[in-house]
Amino acid sequence: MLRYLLYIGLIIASCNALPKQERRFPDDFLFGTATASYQIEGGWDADGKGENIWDRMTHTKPHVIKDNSNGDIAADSYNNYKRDVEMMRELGLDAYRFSLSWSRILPSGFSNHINEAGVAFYDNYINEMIKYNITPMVTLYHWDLPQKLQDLGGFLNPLFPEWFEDYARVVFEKFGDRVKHWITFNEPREICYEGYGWTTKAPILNVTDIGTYYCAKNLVIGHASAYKAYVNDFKATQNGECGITISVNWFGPLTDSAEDEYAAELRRQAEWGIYANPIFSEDGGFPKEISEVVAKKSLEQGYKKSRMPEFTDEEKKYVQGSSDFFGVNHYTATYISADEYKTEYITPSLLADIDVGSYRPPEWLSSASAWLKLSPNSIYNSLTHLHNKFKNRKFYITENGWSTLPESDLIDEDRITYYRSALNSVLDAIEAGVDVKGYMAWSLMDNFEWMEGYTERFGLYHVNFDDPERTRTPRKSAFVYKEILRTRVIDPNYEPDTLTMWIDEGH
Ligand code: PNW
Repeated sequence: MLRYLLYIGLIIASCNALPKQERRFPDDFLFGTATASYQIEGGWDADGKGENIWDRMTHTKPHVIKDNSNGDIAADSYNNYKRDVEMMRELGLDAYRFSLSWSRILPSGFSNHINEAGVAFYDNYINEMIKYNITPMVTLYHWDLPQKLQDLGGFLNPLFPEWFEDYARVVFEKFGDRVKHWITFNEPREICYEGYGWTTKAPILNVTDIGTYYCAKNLVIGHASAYKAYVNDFKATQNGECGITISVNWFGPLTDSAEDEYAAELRRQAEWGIYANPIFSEDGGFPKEISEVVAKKSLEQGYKKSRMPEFTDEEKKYVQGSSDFFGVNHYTATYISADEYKTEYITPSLLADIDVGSYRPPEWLSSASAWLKLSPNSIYNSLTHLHNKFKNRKFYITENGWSTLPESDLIDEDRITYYRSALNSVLDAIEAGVDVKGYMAWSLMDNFEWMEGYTERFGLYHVNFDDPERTRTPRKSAFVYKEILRTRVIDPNYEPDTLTMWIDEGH
């Protein structure tokens, strides 16, 4: 007995003597950065590019942008693409996520006329990445709809899914020999809720009662059409994957009461469930709880039928399962309450439909963006929730990042704190069994931050927008990110010994 206890004691002692296992990202984990066409490219009318909804809105209503600016030149990646790829090499990126401008490739939106100069720009960009072993991850649509399609109703036209499929086929055909990771849409919520149901993204339609819901249905059907085109006609020869990116911030209950839990569930459905459920769930279509709420309120408000459309059984089947992965853009979190912290909402609207209160602890670290605070564990909470709800999907974090003010200097300690916290949360999710395949930091460089213009900066690289060359300079966070990528470990104490970038061998 004594000997037995001694053995156990020895085993425990030797376990303690072992160095604690370091938390590492897997070697095949794809580390990258992300950008979007309108935010970085410029060249708004260069070489045959057509007008899109951001060109039209910023040119005709400049006052809707905080600093009256636009993306006419932006970071001028149209002319600086080699420097962009050099920065990717400096950081040692495995992958780079960027988007294609629909109207640069198809100036009117339709596939009868292909703008070869636009195709050549993306060929050059992609070839330059491939040359240095950087995996392109390509978003087909990051908010810059060809204006002509908007004139026809955009996402509210029932023909939208066909237009999108035609565009997708051109893109798969042209670039699919080199691009193996496709994302159809970036953030349906921002497209539909902000652009159609509200006024915080182009085309600022402000159709608060039905805009979001009808856009959502056409968008997911368009997504499914592009996905099926890829699977049926390209996948066998091109061997890639195709998915969608949805913004999933964390919305947890303020207390553990059943009322708060229901309120949080309603808010999650309003934020991302109406886009994710039709694609990833087993029941298909819009989520049940929010559908019931909108149907009931619509009738009370005198509408003949629910303001939220339904999916027919055929449509449900068409859309279900139409994604090889779930792309998650994650930034922050909010607590949800059934009856506290409520505000007056315009009625009828999505927020009035769900009618819940929201709260964010004042002690959470604040960025330069009003909506963005450092919320501990929120990536873990989101990913484990999605993993359980939608049964073991494959995930990429396709965006995550932090904003600072334009005048703040290159020593961006808060951004470093944010990235370390977020990446630890990703490791927590991986350890909990979530299949996370990659992480893209938003953003490679400062860019046109939509309605905020150039007043909020998300870049690992600073961009000087007063300089015609649009000179790019790494912030301290760029060096910290580079070290995490190189070592696959988050060292909380790492300090770069220089702020001059270099390219490691092999890149
Ligand atoms: C994303 N939120 O949008 C976009 O995909 C990027 O183009 C954008 O520059 C970036 O985040 C930073 O804003 C978001 O309210 C907009 O939580 C709003 C939210 C999240 C992401």
